[in-house]
This record gives sequence, structure tokens and C-alpha cells, in this order.
Amino acid sequence: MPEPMTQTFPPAFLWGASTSAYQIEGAVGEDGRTPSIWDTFSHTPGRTAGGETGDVAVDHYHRYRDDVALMAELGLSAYRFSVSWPRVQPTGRGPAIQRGLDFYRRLVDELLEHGIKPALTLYHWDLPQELEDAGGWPERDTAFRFAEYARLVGEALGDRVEQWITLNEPWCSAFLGYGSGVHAPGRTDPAASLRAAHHLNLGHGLAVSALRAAMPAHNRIAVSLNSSVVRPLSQDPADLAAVRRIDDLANGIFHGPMLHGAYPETLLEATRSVTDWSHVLDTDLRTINAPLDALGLNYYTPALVSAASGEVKGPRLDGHGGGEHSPWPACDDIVFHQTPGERTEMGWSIDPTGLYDLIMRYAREAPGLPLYVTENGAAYDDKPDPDGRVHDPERIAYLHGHLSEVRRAITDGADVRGYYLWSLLDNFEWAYGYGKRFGAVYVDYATLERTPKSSAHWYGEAARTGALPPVPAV
Ligand code: PNW
Repeated sequence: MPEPMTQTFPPAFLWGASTSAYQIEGAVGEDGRTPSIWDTFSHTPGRTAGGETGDVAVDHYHRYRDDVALMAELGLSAYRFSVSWPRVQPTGRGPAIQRGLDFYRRLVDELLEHGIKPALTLYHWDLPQELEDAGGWPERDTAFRFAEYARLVGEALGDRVEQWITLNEPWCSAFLGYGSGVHAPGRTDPAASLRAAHHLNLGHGLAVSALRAAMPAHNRIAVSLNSSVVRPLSQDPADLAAVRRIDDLANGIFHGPMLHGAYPETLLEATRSVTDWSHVLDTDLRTINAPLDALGLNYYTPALVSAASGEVKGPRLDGHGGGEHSPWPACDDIVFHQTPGERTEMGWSIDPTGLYDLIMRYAREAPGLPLYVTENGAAYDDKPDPDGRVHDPERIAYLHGHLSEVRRAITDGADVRGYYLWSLLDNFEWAYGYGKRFGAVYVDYATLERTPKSSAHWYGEAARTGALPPVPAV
């Protein structure tokens, strides 16, 4: 009998971990892989902390067997990874190369042999450089190239992977990649960022159809959005209007066309000074609105905004401080404030209620659509003790807090089918390099040795029992 306070989850609930190709694989020149925009970006001086790159990362390409064994030992039931586009289709055009696909076949077979359900993300930000040279996501053709790539991967892996995710966090690709420029390809053009958002949407819609045609019908297709929880600094109408505009640019710009077949009118109106939206063809909206089988939500921290009132600009949601270029087009009159509460190493405040609010919002926005938390986690400055163990009670508290809110959402009627912590392993945290450790498993970057942190053991127990174990004192 569970104790009265035990928080149990539905028996079929998936307990997973997430990673992405460029952040963990390394082996960037092997088996025919060509550079992606992240290779180019990370090798450009001044773009990443300490000039760090994913050249070696955590060498998962060669150590995937050990990494799967580790997941199995911990008791995880699911694993979300991404396929590196330039490994499978080096120039972004033409036939797939089998050596690239073979790596993912081996990885998936290894997972299935250990009883771990694979969830495959097609695009976690590593666009083949050749496609960026042809204009990248601001160009319409990139959407069609993405659908073609989706078909190739669907044909190759559709027999063994059931859970498919088209895009990871298109907001980051569009607005950090082409707006603020803190992510690859590092462009800073607000009009291009809005065109990129549309072509990511279009690529998603085209890819859904391509996957349906290429794969067995029982496979499930989803998208992972980093939908934001946007809160007003006050109930002042000007602050509420600021929330509306940021919400449109963070959320509605993606879920509008994907779930409802239309961009919010308020979004089109508010961005007229940047674009006339003539890049959107009428038929695109029907394409983007292709029915989905599930929705993935990535959540880390909420945003707190107000209308400008003359004070110094607070750090932005992108965690890069008030950078020179904003990722938010036509929002110079909106201020981002530091949200209250304790923060992680990213400077992101910890607010588990944001995850509850996000889930409940999408339970309403997409009635009947199963939801997954496809990323949630925290960076801390983890260090091994003299005995070699790594204790991270803060991360356990973070995971416990957020999983409790997932459970509360389920109790309140949301159909949440699983949770993937970010991340399985410490890895290349994009522009921050290796300094920010999100892993449940510690990686010694000198030896690449893996050591499960205490949070990995805690999470593994949750996965094995289907209930949240008690939290040690921090
Ligand atoms: C996500 N923001 O990135 C990504 O999906 C992961 O690859 C990444 O490692 C993880 O979250 C932790 O950062 C984000 O500025 C990057 O709002 C930036 C933002 C959000 C998510």
C-alpha cells in the first residue's frame, strides 16, 4: 500500500530523458557527416563560451551502447534523441547515406533490446550548412528540404520508432538563430526571423504528411514547443497588452497555425512594421494544420513582462541578458523582468507552477491531444566529492517540484503521458559551452567518464516505482 502522501503516476506513464545530436554525439567528421550551422557557428570566434564546440561533445557516437546500458540500469522507460540532418543527408538534398542512418538504427535497436521506448526528434537545430548558404529557414525552399529529409528518415526508421517529433523548439531556431543571433546561424534580422518561423511551421506541416506517407499508420507524430508561460508584472492594461504580444510571438505564432490553422490576428497586426506577411500563402495554413497525435512541451522557467516605463531592461527570456539584438520583433517597448525565486546556474528562476499552468493551457488549447513534457531540468555547478560521487540535491528538488506539478495537472484532468528530463548527460549547452551542466549523469570532460549523480538515482527510483521518492534535504 502506498503511503497517503506518495505521489503516484499512471502505470503507462513514460519516464524518459532527452538529448540532442549536436550536444552529445561528437564524431562530426565521421561516416560522411558534413558541417551543420552549429559547426560553423561554434567554430566562429566569439560565438560560444571559451570557443567551445561539439567536435567531441560527450562522444556519444562511439559510446551509445554504454549510454543505453546506463539508462537501462537506472530504469528509464523512454529516451528522446535527435537525428543529425547532415549525418543522414550531408548537403540537405538528394539520397540518404546509409552509414549515417545505420548509427540511428543501431541506437534504436539497442534501446528496444533494453525495453526503452525511443522518441525521435528530426530537427534539433543542426541545419546542413549548405542549406543555410542557400538562405536557411528564411527561405521557403528549406521547408521542402526538411520534408524530404523527414521522408528519408521515416522510411528508414519508421519500422522501429513509434514516437516522432518533427521540430524541437522552433522559437529558438527562428528568434535566437535569426533575431538575437545568439544561436546558429547568428543572424540578426527581425524580418528574417519571422519568415524563418513561418517556414519552420511549413516544414513541420509538410513533414507530418511526408511521415504519414512513409511510415506505418500506428506511429505517432508530435512537435516539441518551448511554449512560454508569460506573466504580467501588474494587472495594468498596458502590462496585460505586453503579455498578449509576447504570448503571440512565443506561442501563438506556432500553435496558432499548427493547432488552429491560423496566425493570431493580433500577431499579424503587431508585427506589420517588420513584415507584411506576404511570404504566407493561403494554402500553407492548411498544410501546417496537419493533425497531430501528441504535443510536446518543453519548460524551464516563466517570463515576467511589462510595458516599458523607463527603467533598465531586465534579462531577457533567452537568458543572455539584455543583448544588443532582441529576439522579440517589434517589442522594444516591452521589458522582461527577473522573475522571483531561487535560480539555477542559467540564471533562470525556479517556478514549478509554471509547468502546471503551461500543461493546463495546452490541455484547453488542444483538447483531446495527449501531452508530453519533452524537456524540463536545471543546470547546476556539479562537482564530484573526493569519493567520486556527485551529489546534486538541488536538481532532485527541482525535478520533484516539477513532477509534482505534472501530477497535479494529471489529477486535474490533463492527459499527460510522459516526462523526459533534460538531460540524460552533461553536454554542450549551445552558446554557453560545457560550463552549464544539465545532466542527471555527470561527465568528466577530461576522460569522458560517466557518473550518475544522486538525481539520476532518485529519478530512476521514480521511474521504477511510478511514484516520487522523498527528497533529501538540500
Ligand atoms: C532548450 N531560451 O534550449 C533546448 O531544447 C536544449 O537543447 C537545451 O540544452 C535546453 O533547453 C537547456 O537550455 C533552450 O532562451 C535555449 O528561452 C534557450 C531558451 C529556451 C530553451
